[in-house]
Amino acid sequence: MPKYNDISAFHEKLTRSKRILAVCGAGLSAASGLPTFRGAGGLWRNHRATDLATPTAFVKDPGLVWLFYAYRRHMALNATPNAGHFALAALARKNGKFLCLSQNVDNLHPRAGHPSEQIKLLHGSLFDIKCIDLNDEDGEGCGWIQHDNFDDPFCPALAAAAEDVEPDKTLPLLDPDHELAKIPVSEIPKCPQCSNGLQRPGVVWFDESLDGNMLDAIDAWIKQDVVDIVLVIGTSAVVYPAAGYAGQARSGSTSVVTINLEAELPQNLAKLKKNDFAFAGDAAVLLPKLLEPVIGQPRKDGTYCS
Ligand code: BJW
Repeated sequence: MPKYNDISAFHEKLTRSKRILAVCGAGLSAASGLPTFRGAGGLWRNHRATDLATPTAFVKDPGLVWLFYAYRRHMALNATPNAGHFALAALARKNGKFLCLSQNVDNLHPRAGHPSEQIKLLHGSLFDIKCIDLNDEDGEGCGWIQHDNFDDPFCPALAAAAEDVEPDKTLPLLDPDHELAKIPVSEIPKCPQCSNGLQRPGVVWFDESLDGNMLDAIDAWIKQDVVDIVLVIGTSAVVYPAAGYAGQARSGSTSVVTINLEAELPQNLAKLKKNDFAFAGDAAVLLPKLLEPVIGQPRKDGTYCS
């Protein structure tokens, strides 16, 4: 029985594998300089990031939640995909039976050249904008959605989120002691289709449903045949439905492979089953090494030959 972190044994399994599923989270983009949700870095102006990612928070103070998202749009636009994103994109190009499910909304997978038909963006995108009706009990909007809106700042009222600051200084927006002027709802752009709703980020907040067609397509893909490998990359795996996919895809011969800074914590090792692997470290360092038998070595700029 190989050890859980035996790279040669994993390479052997990989070269024998056809159907591969990946479930990615914020840790994958950490090496690109984007903060994760939980643990260190999960606070924004003393607010827990997960408390701002809710419809209730938006209804209470759309300006504050928009500032949080406008800042994350600015950060993501100024970040670049890392070696982990490039390795996954290369795996997708080499293996048409690889499907990547990502909880990340930062647009770094598409920017790394990941084929769009081989990725499902479970929680939407920071660069999609949709309608929300604050007067509707469920916050449902009229259905208007705009893709690929890269405006930075998103609107004049959110200019503070797009300010650049010298490397050793703190952006006033991020300093909880720096008081923020409340942004009135009237300064958030209205929905251009219905004029009743406001424009909001096209991401999936807690208690909101993920896209039904996307969920059906994922279920169908998993049911189609045995999944040989599930890569669980840089996620705390606490948010559903994403957290359930490794279990759903598991059969007797499946290897679930955890790639996470915390993969070797005793409580995580205790959950490993026969055939599973766990590699502790930065996903941007580990993924190119783990996938090398299939994707080869990167070029100098980090990308791969297709
Ligand atoms: C590194 C690293 C490095 C660091 N290298 N690693 C079943 C059971 C129980 C509850 C539910 C259930 N089904 C649904 C629910 C309710 C809820 C839920 O799951 N709640 C849980 C908290 C229990 N789910 C929902 O509400 C979902 N909707 C839904 O299911 O609708 C139907 C329904 C509704 C209600 C009830 C029942 C059914 C929607 C979930 C939407 C989540 N949205 C957010 C915000 C998205 C927008 C935005 O980006 O702002 O998604 S919350 C936040 O968490 C974000 C993330 O995608 C998500 C997951 O976080 P992630 O990516 O795992 O990040 P972290 O920070 O948690 O972890 C980072 C990891 O990386 C750590 O492990 C580090 O160690 C590691 N790491 N650096 C490798 N360099």
